[in-house]
Formats: sequence, C-alpha cells, structure tokens
Amino acid sequence: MQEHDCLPLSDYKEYPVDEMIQRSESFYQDIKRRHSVRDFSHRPVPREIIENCIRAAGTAPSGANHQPWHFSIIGSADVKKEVREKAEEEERKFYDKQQAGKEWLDALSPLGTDASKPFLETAPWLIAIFAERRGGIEAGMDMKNYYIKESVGIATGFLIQALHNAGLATLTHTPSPMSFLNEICQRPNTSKAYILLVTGYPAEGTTIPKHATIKKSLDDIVSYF
Ligand code: IYR
Repeated sequence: MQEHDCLPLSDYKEYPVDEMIQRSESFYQDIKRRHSVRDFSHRPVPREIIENCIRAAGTAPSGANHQPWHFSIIGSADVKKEVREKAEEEERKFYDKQQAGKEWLDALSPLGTDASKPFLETAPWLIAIFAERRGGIEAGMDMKNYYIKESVGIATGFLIQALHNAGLATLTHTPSPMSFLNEICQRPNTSKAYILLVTGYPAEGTTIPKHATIKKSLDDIVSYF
C-alpha cells in the first residue's frame, strides 16, 4: 500500500448505550418535523446561518474526498426574479405535458404543485447546488471527480438537516432542465446544476400536503439478514 499520513481520530465521541438510544430517538423526533414547504415568508435570515449550514454540508463524505460540490448563494432580489422567470418558463413546458407524461402528473397531483413558483422570490435565500465533474482535494485543482451524484446527494442531505436544525424550512426544487442556473451563477460547463434549495421561514399559516406526511414504516423499508 502506498504510504499515507494519518492523524488520531481525536474528535470521535462515544456515548453510553442508553444515551445512544436516547440520542437516536431524539434525532428521529426532530428530523421527522422536517417538511418541504412551498410558501415562504419574506422575513430576512442572516447570511451567517446559511454559511454555517453550508460549512456543515461541506463536511460530507465524498469520492476520493474531492468534495465535488459548489453552492451558489442567491440573495439578491434581481437574481431571484431572474431565477423565478427562467424556472417558471421550464415548469410551464413540464406541466403542459410536453415533458411530463400523464403518469408523472398524476403522481404529483396530491402535492398540488404547478408551474407557478412565487417562493423563488419570496424566500430570502436560494442555494443553487452544483455537481462538479472536475476538481480535486484542493480548490483550483483540475482532476477527475468520482461518485459525484452520490457525494453531492449526501452533502445536500447534510445541508437540509443543518438548515432544519437551525430552524429554517426548505424546499428541494428541481426545475428541469436547470442549465439556466449555470448562466445565472456563472458556472463552467463541467458544473451541473443538481438541486435548487429554497430556504427561509415558512409563511404564516403555511400548509403541507397530507400526501407528504405518509411515511413508510420501518417494516416497509427494512429487511434483516
Ligand atoms: N419540478 C416540478 C415538478 C416536480 C417534480 C417532482 I418528482 C416533485 O416531487 C415535485 C415537483 C416542480 O417543482 O413543480
């Protein structure tokens, strides 16, 4: 094996088993309060919170530790307006059945979504998450990246949890195609828009679709060997 430098695992914390049970239960209780919302308040959210949450996302495991992600933080009203216009243009094509077939539209109907995306302007922050085809362990490198979708998916999960933990609501929004985000966020063509994460306070009186609260039981999602 090639020689490699190592460090002691100094920040690992072991808990007594009782405490592990309690912590795993309380994490579940907290994360099950996370719901995607589609109606955001105008209330501002300090940028520092978003940056801390992105720092947390940036600790996610990734292929060869190349961290193949980029987060474009959009807070300008003008840029949000442009994102909304472009996203709605794509969504109109999607909902007009040019793209989505009947089966897809039927699956979406309990969520009540349509081509109108006012939250892209009302929410204080949009985070455009990009998957980087090239990069490396340090900024500025130009090596091939690996397990890009897996890595960016995990980092996005960390980010959603960090924002929830901070007390913010989120929506994973995926206008398709999303290449207009490359232009707006000035990303190279080795960068692929992955998800547009919308975050802020939920609007007062926000509702969530009943459909979204149906979660499979442990028995439904687990098998033992
Ligand atoms: N991108 C569209 C459609 C959409 C698709 C899925 I799959 C969803 O879970 C929700 C929406 C939109 O945002 O309306």
